[in-house]
Amino acid sequence: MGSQIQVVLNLAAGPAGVDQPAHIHDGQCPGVAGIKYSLTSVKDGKSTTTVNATLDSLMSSSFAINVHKSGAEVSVYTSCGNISSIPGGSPTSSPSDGYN
Ligand SMILES: [Cu+2]
Repeated sequence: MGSQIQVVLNLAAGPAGVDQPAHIHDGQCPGVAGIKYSLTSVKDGKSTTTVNATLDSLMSSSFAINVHKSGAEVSVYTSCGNISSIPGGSPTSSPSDGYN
C-alpha cells in the first residue's frame, strides 16, 4: 500500500478469547531480537495491522513475525516466521492481486 503494508495473520486459533501479542521483530526465528513494529494482537488466530513500512524495507533486512502466548506469558513464543524466508523467495506482487 505505497508507504505502508497490511500485515494479515491467519493461524490456528489459540485459547478462545485470549489476546496473543504479535510483533515484527529484528532478527530471525527462533531467537528473535527486539521489537521493530507492533502488530494487532492475534485473537482466535487472526490479526490485521497496517504498518508504516514498505514491503521493500521489510524484505531488505532480517525481520521475523513473532506471536506470543498471551500478555501474561509474553516470553513464550507460539508462532514465528521469517519474513525473508517466505516460500518462493518473496511475496507475490502485482497490481492484479491487490499489491501495488
Ligand atoms: Cu514480539
